[in-house]
Amino acid sequence: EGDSQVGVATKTRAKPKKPSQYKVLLLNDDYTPMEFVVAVLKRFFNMDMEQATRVMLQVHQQGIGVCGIYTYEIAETKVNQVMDCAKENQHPLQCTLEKA
Ligand code: TYC
Repeated sequence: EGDSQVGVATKTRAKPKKPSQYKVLLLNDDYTPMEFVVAVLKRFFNMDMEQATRVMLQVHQQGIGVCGIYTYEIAETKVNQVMDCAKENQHPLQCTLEKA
């Protein structure tokens, strides 16, 4: 075999796996004002006016839309922030997450 290395152990640890990604979804309803949805997208998803308006209109027209994709903990925090803000302002806006 000369100096070739045969059967060198390389798998000493379990494979570190990449964290799963989650989509934060916004749902349409008939009562939440468009301007409120745009403000929410700007505030919690760091969108500019153009992006926020595009996502809001997509949700308004298609019934659902993606606000962003994050690891579970961040996605859950975003959902809670949106739901708390909607509740405080007495809007029925619904936000949820789904595995990407
Ligand atoms: N459909 C609402 C209206 O006509 C606007 C709206 C958009 C509500 C997106 C919720 O996630 C939403 N006022």
